Amino acid sequence: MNRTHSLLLLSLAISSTIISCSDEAKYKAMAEKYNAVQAEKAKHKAMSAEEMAAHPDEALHHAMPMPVETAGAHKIDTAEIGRNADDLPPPLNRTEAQLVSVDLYTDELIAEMMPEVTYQYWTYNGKVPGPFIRARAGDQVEIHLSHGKPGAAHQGHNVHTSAEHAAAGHSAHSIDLHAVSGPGGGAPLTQVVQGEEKSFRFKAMHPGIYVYHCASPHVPSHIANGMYGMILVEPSEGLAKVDREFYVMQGDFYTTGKYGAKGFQALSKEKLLAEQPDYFLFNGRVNSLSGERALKAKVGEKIRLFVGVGSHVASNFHIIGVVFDKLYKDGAITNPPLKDVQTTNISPGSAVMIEFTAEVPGKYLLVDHSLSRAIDKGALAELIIEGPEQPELYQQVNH
Ligand SMILES: [Cu+2]
Repeated sequence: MNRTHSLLLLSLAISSTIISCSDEAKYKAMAEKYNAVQAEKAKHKAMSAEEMAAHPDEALHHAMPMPVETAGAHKIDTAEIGRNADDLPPPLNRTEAQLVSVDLYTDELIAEMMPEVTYQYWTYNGKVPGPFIRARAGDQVEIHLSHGKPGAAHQGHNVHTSAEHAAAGHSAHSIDLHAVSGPGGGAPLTQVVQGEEKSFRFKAMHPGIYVYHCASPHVPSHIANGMYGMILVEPSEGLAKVDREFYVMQGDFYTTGKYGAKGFQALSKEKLLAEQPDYFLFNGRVNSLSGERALKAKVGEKIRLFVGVGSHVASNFHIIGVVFDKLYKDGAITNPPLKDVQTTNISPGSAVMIEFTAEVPGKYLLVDHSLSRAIDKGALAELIIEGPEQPELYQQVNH
């Protein structure tokens, strides 16, 4: 790290320290203001046209930019914050090293965490988790990181304006990829503020499945808000062929209200520091990977899951009704796998690769086996296996 970078990080660290004690109050005030305005708007909606005409609500309209979409009384910027589990690039199938170019942008979006519960997520490329990056051992990987969606007019943050954002001292974003060998994993080279873009290049030397995340002050807050994703460095010979691959990340979220409390929920820094999440979520929101968005496969197909933990609390990852044929712990995909595993611990900032064959049709649940997290705090996803019944493997017996 050169002197400029050291100074930059030092100044960021200092500004973070200065503002950290006021963050909680600021977030709370934001949530209160937002909910008050939404309540006022809902009241206006119920008014007659006459009453509406008589009501001086100009200030309200100026305070709140027009919504892109609405969900009940809560303004949201995107109808879907969760990344689909099958949203990842296909196997590389190449024998030569290449330059892999990755375009990332940061985007701060209000979205539903569950129906009638909204949250301002901080994201890479508008989804949680960020894009799945795929490279091969020996590749040069070039990361381009823009603060804000390139080419798009800045969408003002109705709650957390960019001015407030800057004043709060966390206007920068960055990326630290655990696949990088180099100081800060790229973070000192990619600190970007509003409108900036920075790039860096690294050689992917170690095959594995890795987490990446934002590393700008206050780092835990950026991560808690959703700024994480995964990068796979395939071994030079590639991975064994499978029929389906899925990308799942567990994240813990800390909200001012309890799980399910309606309205806009700000980040509770107090709960974050106490390590007391209200939500444990797969791919960004409650039921992000259920129903229409469930993981799907057919009997006999080989399934590969890349599962990581972006934020702060380790996962006890389990699929109810499935034994993992192969488990590559701690991202170590070139080591011999553990065989026939029921549940695996995934550390924060780590990932695993799991392989198994779909054997019996039906619905399976992905959970954190610390089960109150699954039943009461959101850590549930669905895997649907279709195909013929397999009575020799699984059947009801009536005596
Ligand atoms: Cu960030």
